[in-house]
Amino acid sequence: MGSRLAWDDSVYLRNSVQVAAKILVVGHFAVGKTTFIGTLSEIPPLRTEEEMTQVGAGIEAPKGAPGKTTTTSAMDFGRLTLSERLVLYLFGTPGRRCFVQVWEDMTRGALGALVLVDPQRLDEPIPVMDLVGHYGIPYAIAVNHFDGTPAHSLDEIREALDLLPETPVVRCDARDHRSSADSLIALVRYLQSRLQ
Ligand SMILES: Nc1nc2c(ncn2[C@@H]2O[C@H](COP(=O)(O)OP(=O)(O)O)[C@@H](O)[C@H]2O)c(=O)[nH]1
Ligand SMILES: [Mg+2]
Repeated sequence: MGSRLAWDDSVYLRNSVQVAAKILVVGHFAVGKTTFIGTLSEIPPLRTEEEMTQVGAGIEAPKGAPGKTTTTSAMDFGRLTLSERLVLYLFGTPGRRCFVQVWEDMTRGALGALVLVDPQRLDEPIPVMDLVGHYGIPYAIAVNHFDGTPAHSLDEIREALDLLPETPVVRCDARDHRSSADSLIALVRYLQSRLQ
């Protein structure tokens, strides 16, 4: 049989998959959302990166990413088969206020959200957490590891973000597959625990 028709497990869903969950990957500008979904997705991730305008660059370029000249203009999308039975559809959403309409659409049917946090910019996730809370979406916090960032303990981060005791807080490196997958597993376990 020609190779065109060969089954490609990395593109097509496995027959064993029984549950598909929509998960949001959210966070402020340059926290690593696009990187995270690109690291994990088993299909070529959909990206909507655009060059920032000078106006946007001036307003948005944060301390943590002075060289970043692109921004996600609509969303990132990827897919991760987490187990034989479970597949996650990952939607990366810009955390900027001007994307309220995107949030309206994106949150529909979402089971949970992973909020990426840069430990050097602990005030910036608050509006994003407020938005997720506004839509009633349960979330976990993934503290993205940037080189040279001060090593806050997870308890200090929990306190700074004023989290509920049950909200999971994990460390991750958005460039690393294992680490990024583990943070999604922490979120999925949390979502499962809320169902019991
Ligand atoms: N050191 C380090 N750099 C990262 C990490 N995640 C993302 N980056 C870098 O941070 C910048 C912003 O990441 P990006 O994924 O575009 O952020 P987004 O705006 O949230 O989509 C890029 O230059 C990435 O290469 C990480 O875990 N560690
Ligand atoms: Mg992005």
